Amino acid sequence: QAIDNVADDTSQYSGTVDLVDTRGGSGYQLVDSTRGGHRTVDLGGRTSGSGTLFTDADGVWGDGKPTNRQTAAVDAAHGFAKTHDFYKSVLGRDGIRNNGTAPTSHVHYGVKHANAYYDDPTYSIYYGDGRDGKSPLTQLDVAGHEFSHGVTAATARLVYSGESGGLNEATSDILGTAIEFHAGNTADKGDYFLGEKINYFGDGKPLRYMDTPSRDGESADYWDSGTRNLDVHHSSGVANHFFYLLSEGSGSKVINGVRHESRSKDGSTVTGIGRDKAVKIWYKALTSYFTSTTTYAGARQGTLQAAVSLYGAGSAEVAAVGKAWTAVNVK
Ligand code: ASN
Ligand code: ZN
Repeated sequence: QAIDNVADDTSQYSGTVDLVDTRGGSGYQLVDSTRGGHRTVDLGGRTSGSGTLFTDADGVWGDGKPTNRQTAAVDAAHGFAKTHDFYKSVLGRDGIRNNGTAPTSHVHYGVKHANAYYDDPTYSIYYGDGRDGKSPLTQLDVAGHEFSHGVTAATARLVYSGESGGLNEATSDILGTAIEFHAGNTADKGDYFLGEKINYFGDGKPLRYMDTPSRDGESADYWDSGTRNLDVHHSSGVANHFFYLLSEGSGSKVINGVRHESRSKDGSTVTGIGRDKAVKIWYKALTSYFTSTTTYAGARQGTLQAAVSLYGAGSAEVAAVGKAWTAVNVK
């Protein structure tokens, strides 16, 4: 209840969590006054409108099951909170628009709708309930992905088609993944997969893999002249793979109990510099060097400039950025 510092709210994907709510009406409202007044609303199966603000008599939210309509709201509000906190404490950004404000999160978008969205004009995030109506797309890494579309819209404004579209999508996958690791939740441990707990396809597989993006059967591991023609969620593979290699290096590695495997195009060994440095380099490039029309060649240049700015010309970090791009055939 309000800021009670008790993990008494129950999510579907992150176990018990501690939401901040606000006293109002006859009980509590899902409004987080500590994070720009972020509101979580129930769209009730509609695909438009402002929805109904979640309220609760005792301020103990959700029960971990999708049959309770509050449960998706717990994941969405928790995902927003962890994402907002990551941007503020790690990257020094105060919300999507860096002005302390927050969007509204809408859950139960549509009926059995298998997608999630960020909409900039209405400053809104929308989450469907998944193909079976019981698998909301509210996992933390997806929440971080959608929030990050807002950050891209407020900064580089990468056009959502061609190579810039792939970089736009990869930005959201990279940040969503970094946020999942940073949250350090025992029920949702960090990994380089997107939406792995949602069971999006019904076969237990994640939406995307960053260690070897082609594991999904469609994404690109390495740049070529056809990359620009792929769907943006598949041309993103090249930058996702770059980020994995820069963070963790090439080869086989167990991370939080899960095997990850990555290979450079020419089979050369890449040594990682760690996720913390890699994400700071990507964010600096996004906010200082990328533009709406940045291509993969431009992303190589921009991240090299970012690494020079953060770690100095001639640093090991600059060399690692160059090596990781070469490993995904961006030269
Ligand atoms: N879930 C998708 C995404 O965030 C929605 C879209 O196609 N933009 O990429
Ligand atoms: Zn996206």
